[in-house]
Amino acid sequence: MGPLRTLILLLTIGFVASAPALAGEVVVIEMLQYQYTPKEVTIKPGTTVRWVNREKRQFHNVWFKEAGEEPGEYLFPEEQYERVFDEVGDYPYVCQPHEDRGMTGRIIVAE
Ligand SMILES: [Cu+2]
Repeated sequence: MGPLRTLILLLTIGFVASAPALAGEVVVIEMLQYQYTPKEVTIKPGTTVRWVNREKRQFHNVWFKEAGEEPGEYLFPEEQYERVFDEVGDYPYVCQPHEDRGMTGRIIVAE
């Protein structure tokens, strides 16, 4: 293998190795039967969380109520919402219309 090929190989390895850190992982949380599944997830900083409504007819939302945010928009069946978590911390959330039914979840971001 010539020096140029070796260089290209090393650059390729370097790119592939660093790609996950750049792109970030995606974790999917399903909204079904008035529950978030999984209800609690632990992720690394930079991870994208994607909530997907898998109901037949019912809408839900994602509201980081304790953080004092505005309630999220309603998500109808097969709609989704994504959010990237860059900061280490504890992020509890609720479904605004179904909090009383125990539709709550938690994202834990840890190194
Ligand atoms: Cu709900």
